[in-house]
Amino acid sequence: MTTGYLWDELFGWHDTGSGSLFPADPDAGHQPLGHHVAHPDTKRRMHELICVSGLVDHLTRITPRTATDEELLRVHTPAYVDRIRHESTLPKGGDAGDGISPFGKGAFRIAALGAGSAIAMTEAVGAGTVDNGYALVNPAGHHALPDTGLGFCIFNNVAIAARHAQQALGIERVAIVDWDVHHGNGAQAVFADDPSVLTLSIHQDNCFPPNSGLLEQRGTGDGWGADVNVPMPVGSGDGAYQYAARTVIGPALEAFAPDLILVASGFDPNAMDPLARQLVTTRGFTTLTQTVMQAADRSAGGRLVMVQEGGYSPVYVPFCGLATIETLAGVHVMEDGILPVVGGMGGHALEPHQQALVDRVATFLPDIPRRTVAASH
Ligand code: 3YP
Ligand code: ZN
Repeated sequence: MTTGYLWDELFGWHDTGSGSLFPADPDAGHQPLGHHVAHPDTKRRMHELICVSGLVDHLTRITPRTATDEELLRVHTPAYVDRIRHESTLPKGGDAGDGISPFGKGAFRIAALGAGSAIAMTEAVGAGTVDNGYALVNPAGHHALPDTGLGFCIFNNVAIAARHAQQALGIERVAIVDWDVHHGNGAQAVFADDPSVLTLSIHQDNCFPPNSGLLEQRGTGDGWGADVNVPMPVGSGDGAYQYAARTVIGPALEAFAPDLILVASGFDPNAMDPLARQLVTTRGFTTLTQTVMQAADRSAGGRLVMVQEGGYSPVYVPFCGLATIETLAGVHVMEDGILPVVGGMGGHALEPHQQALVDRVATFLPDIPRRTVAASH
């Protein structure tokens, strides 16, 4: 098994400003803070653990590249791409669109490198240079819509990679599995009426964006059934996520039979995250990873690309990333040093209300569009 890996020091230079979660504003009571909640140090620490643990010696480094305008425009509008490019030239930068997604001067270069890096990993997996891969990019992308950024996201890296897979690499059916604790609204919107892209998001029920990722959102037009939301109850732990993996994620991917699986890999369902209230540990992320790997083996020749999204605990995200990439690569180099703290907490066992939610989503599985005989190979 060869696993691709990608990180660029430039991702660690994404400037999230002097605010905390909101921009500093004394009149609103928002104090400045040295580390914004989405400060890139969390992801830089994940990269450094991957190096220090020795895992990097088992991985194949894939070279980052910048997305071209043509590639960005497969998802985003010209006006939006131009606005981000322009604000990136300003001495104090700008905002992706919602007033809580500040970026510094030069952010366009960083965000375009992130989108291009998601493409580069997809190309490496598509060409068979590596069997699967993890693109540790920053900033995240999964909230970004064609004409605006949102929730710390500028360009929708995963959606751009999916479009590239289809339009440049000739890959027909793409499944996007989003396990960031927040809803993957961007891909849901971009591919809503597209039956050739399955979007499956498992997230904390109504966490962010507001009223997004509801059970009832199942796609539109021809794409009806190819959008699956699993809004997990607040407080869900390893048992609930493992039950969802086995009852919904695995079977949904089996039904859809993609030629490529992209994962929007957020580690913010973790038990220590400041921006959500779930209880997932490395045990849960390992099961999720095994589930998508098995699905990729079934229909996609193992082709699986993970792209980094959120995750805000500088303490625990590095271990979550390590366990995920260890699983991808089929090696084990270091124990989860935090599991003694988070693994024994109450709440990991599947609870009836969590099972009921997952079972309800499972009733949608027969509506997932099947691969037709003509398209199979
Ligand atoms: C954006 C503002 C409050 C929650 C936050 C979510 C960012 C994120 O990790 N999205 O996946
Ligand atoms: Zn998130």
